[in-house]
Amino acid sequence: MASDKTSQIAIVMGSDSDLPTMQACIDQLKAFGIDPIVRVISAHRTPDVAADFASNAETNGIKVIIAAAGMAAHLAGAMAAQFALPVIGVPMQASTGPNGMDALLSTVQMPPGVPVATVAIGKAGAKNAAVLALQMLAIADKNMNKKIQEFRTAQTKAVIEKDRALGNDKTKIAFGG
Ligand code: RP5
Repeated sequence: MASDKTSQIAIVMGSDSDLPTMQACIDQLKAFGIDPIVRVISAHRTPDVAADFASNAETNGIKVIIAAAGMAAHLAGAMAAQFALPVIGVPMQASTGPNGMDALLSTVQMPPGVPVATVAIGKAGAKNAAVLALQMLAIADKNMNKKIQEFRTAQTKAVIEKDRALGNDKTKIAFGG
């Protein structure tokens, strides 16, 4: 069923079996105040829906599509074929096959001129897809840019705290200096 929901970011996934992994992406976007469009659309099982969604996405206000699929993972490429703004591909680790390597290669190996910005396999990639999409929005959105800077500062502080917890009490340590 189509929905009237709008968002600058859409997440499409090949199967609902991808949702537990992609929840990391949804959560990261929501932490930045972005409520994404989330759809199950398959390049192979619902190809007409895939083409319709991607070809109308820009008109519907979508600026970045994040596409997750496993196995012969053609969904991100199918989106990129019809959508001229950024597509980020997240390779999924399916229950069978070589631990997501099949999906990684299927996602990343796009022909020149139709890129898919491909992140790592699984949950780490799902989270990074969200951060990358937010960074893309931050190019033209000062408020988002500020949030990204704050996110990175907090991340840096968290690592320094972990280092301190191991007994290292310097904030700028270069090879014991
Ligand atoms: C892909 O095949 C999906 O993205 C999923 O990762 C994988 C398995 O799909 P299901 O059989 O769980 O629907 O199309």
